[in-house]
Amino acid sequence: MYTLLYGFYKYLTRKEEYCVLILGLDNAGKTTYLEAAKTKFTKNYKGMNPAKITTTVGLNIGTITVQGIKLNFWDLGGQMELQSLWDKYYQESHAVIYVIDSNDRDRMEESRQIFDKMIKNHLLDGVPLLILANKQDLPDVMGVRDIKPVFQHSGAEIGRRDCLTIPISALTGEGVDEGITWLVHAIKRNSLMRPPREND
Ligand code: G3D
Ligand code: MG
Repeated sequence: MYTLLYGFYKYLTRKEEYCVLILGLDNAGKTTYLEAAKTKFTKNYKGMNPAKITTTVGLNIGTITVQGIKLNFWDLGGQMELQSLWDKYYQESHAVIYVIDSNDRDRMEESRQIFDKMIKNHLLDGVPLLILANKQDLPDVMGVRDIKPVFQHSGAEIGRRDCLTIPISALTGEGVDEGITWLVHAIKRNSLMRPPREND
């Protein structure tokens, strides 16, 4: 009887689990964004002092629970030598967040190139894509209207998937909720193609 009840309890409290990759050039603000998402969606989470965030070597992991589902974020290092590791994670991911430093006009082309390479990979076919034009708190940055055409170039590869580009500031938290809420809907819509992992 206990086993039966325990099994039922487990069934009721189980959580669907999804994996979200956070990609982009080094210094785009990926780790700051992950901290902002954890702060917004985790009760009593104070967040890390942005000054304490250092360059990610390898992998940073964070988990939040939104609308009854668990999102595991993998913040992968963006430096050139780490980019080659990204595709090892594609098959297991349910969504991609691509972070752009809107203040770095010099590296926009470099960012576009690695974005193109990523989006062309068939292991990511159909996977929802959230593009974040980050650092909008700074003056004279490129807006979504300037950034979108740069990445529109990859329109064909973006193809048949949910895709949203929004302005955010990982530092102030502006736009963080909106993006995550959209992402959860997109992941659920795509869950027949990429089913969640069941976990308790
Ligand atoms: P990464 O993980 O993509 O490599 P980080 O990037 O999160 O480490 O951020 C790189 C730098 O950009 C950090 O500054 C961080 O504070 C800053 N940054 C991230 N997001 C924002 C933002 O929305 N607005 C502003 N103004 N700055 C941001 P430092 O000086 O520590 O290198
Ligand atoms: Mg980092």
